Amino acid sequence: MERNISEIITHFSIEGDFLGFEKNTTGHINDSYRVLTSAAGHPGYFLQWINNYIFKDIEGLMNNISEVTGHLAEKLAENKSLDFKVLEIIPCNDGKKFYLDADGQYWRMYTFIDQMHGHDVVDDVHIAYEGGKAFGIFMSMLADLPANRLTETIPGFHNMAKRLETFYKSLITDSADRVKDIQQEINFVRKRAAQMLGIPALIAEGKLPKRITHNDTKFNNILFDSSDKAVCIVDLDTVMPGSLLFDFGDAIRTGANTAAEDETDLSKVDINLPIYEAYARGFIKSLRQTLTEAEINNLAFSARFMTFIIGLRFLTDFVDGDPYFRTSYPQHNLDRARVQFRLVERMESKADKMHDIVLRSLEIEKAPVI
Ligand code: GN1
Ligand code: MG
Repeated sequence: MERNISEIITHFSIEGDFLGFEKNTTGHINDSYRVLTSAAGHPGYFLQWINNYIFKDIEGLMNNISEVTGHLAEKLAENKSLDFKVLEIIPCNDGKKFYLDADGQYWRMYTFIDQMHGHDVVDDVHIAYEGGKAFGIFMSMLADLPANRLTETIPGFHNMAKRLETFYKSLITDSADRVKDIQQEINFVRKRAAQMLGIPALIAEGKLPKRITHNDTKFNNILFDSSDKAVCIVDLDTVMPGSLLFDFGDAIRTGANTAAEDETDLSKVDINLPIYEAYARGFIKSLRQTLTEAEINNLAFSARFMTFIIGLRFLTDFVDGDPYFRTSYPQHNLDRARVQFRLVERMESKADKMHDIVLRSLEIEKAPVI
């Protein structure tokens, strides 16, 4: 859809005059633009079209982001030694946190975070360790923000029972006539479905604590500075009450896969154990005071859980004719699902090693600093 960016930004309270914009191509959901203005020394702005098909409650979503960024900003002001940055919402001229245009489309704006970069596939243990630490710090800084201040903007986002039910319904409807192409994948899902319901059961029984979590901890949602220190967590659309396991698992799914999320040569897909270990150590270091026994026992499995659930969502979207995730070609969601399922298999074969690494990391990171 062609959008009149120069007109849209007039509704936000920005410094300087509009000079131009560049479209950012990452992410499967929203559309993002870097907007440049004439304000001297200003990094510009990050304007986003928010996908209302996916995010039905934009008011709740922006309120969640505002609560979280406000809380983080307070924490950072109190603790200057933490060299961390937080997204800054730019309000509209009327004070609102989002702009609803005449076509019913939703927009929001942040200050652009300049001179930072992300990592898609990670092959450096230092970067993995930094990333783990950063997501751990993010979660620990949010530990005292009361969870009832946030809305569950996508109900059941990582609810496995619900995702499975939706998948089975889609198979029956078969609206895009694609079920015939995915018999192997259906068998893969059925074989593991029962095992995957273990984590939701622990959450329902109150054995896994609810925390404020990010819920979309793709490794490239961590921004690094020029010396590759992790300094900012972005993409806060799904900050909600959740389990710490979701955040650990999704970062491993993305950061510790030796291949891209949509790699077509499945022989390249594997879990990179040194990267996994480095991330686990960083994460555990930041959260060692808070981790419960049930979280520790399920940390390694959470990587499989999250890889399975995202694979299931890609597969469901393929069956439905791709209404959810942005795709570049007709098989794209199927390719993504196949990568996730191959990664689950690779993690199954290394399950014991992955759990041992968690225990070893705990030993190392829990040792008193001398
Ligand atoms: C979506 O916004 P983006 O592209 O980082 C999705 C995540 C998936 C991810 C898969 C709101 O994240 O849940 O893990 O794609 N976000 C939403 O790459 O559904
Ligand atoms: Mg996202």
